[in-house]
Amino acid sequence: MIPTWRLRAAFARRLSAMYGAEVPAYTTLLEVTGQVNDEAARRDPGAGRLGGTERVAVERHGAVRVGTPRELRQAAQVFAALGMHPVGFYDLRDATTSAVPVVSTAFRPVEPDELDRNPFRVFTSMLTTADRRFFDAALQARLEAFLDRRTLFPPELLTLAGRAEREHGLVPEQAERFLALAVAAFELSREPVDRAWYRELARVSAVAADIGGVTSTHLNHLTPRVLDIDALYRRMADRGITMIDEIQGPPRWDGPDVLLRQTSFRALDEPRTFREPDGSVTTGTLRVRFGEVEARGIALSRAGRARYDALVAETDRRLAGAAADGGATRQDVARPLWEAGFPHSEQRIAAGGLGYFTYAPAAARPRDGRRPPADLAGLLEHGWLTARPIVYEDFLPRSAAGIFTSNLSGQGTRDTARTGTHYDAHRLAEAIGRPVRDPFQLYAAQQDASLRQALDALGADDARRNLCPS
Ligand code: OOG
Ligand code: NI
Repeated sequence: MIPTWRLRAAFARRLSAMYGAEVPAYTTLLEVTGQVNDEAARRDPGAGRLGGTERVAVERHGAVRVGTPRELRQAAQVFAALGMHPVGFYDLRDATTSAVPVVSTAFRPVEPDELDRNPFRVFTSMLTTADRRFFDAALQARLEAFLDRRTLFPPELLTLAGRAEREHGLVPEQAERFLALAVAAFELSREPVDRAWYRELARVSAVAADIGGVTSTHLNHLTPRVLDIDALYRRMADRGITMIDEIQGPPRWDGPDVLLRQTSFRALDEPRTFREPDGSVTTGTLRVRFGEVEARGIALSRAGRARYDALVAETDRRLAGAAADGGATRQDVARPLWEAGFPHSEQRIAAGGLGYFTYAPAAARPRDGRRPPADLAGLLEHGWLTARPIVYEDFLPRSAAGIFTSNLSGQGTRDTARTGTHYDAHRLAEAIGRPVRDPFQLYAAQQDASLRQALDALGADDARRNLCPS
């Protein structure tokens, strides 16, 4: 039997090989990422603090886009076979002024030991075909009819996926078949694209055309993890690859890495075949795919995230002012705000309840009969507990919207006089037919379990009552 996590690791590996063959710049990105990671690991003894070198070397996230709840349920079945479950809800429709008519979740492992084995995740977006700001009733009907006719995931793949989920793995021959079919489902199709239909949708939204204008889905990008994203950004530019203007997320600064920093480049035009209105088949190009790379930091609590969001908002405000007198970059504006507005050490992030950590009794804790204090700051400061950061495993809506839009050739159109169809995590869960987990709860559960255990081991009863009230 090949267990779930080995299926997941093999899937990520094969997807990476497939994408490298399809998008050569991705191979360059992997090379540079590998060099930068090796250098960072040699230079910085703390490089493994947010995930060991083996994990980071194979760590990827993918992005895929589907059209309907049925397709999303089927994608969820394929991912469930790989031990990847929907986490988080992202509504990108309002995150940008461009037309991005999708709602999204990320399929990923949820258990800490599964994440350690292989953290592969896929950001998965579904078209909101009923949203009147983008699609009128006639276009919605034609779009849904088109989507209902296509098959993204063949029945054999779904049957094998169901079995893999139930039995927590597959025997080798079936595993081989499952992996081959699963990877093929995300390959770029050679099927001719209906030019008129694609163009009609592209007028509304390039994202809608990419999803609903073709008869299959494809991997939009596959993102490796890098330990020093600033070095990577410079080195890719040296190789002649034009990156987007900035690194998204927190600035480079003196304090610890938190959340997620990402940057990307547009993939080149890819040859595709088209069916023209007169029935002839021609060749042309489409440019929809991406190269992206990311650095991951500490998962922030709701309070930490609120602090982050406030810093982003303040950066925006100052940047709007600075635009008038020309030239300051986002990083330049953000850095001093961070230096002044965010704790500079892991310990202070932990003590302030701004980030998630796992706790353990300190080896060198006081052994002179003193009682451990009842508060987290005291336990850390006086050497009773050690805190190890929990890696942020999720995404940021604003960066995600940025990825979508930096890839668009046109803004698309949106009828702002109309209201959008309502979506939230609950409605998305109904569409998927599986629960959508709250990322904050997952991190908190991991943190709380470790804290409870550590305090019990210390016999820190006061702290236990104070910090773990259940
Ligand atoms: C997904 C965009 C989101 C990220 O890294 O934030 C994403 C897409 O373009 O389909 O992948
Ligand atoms: Ni991405």
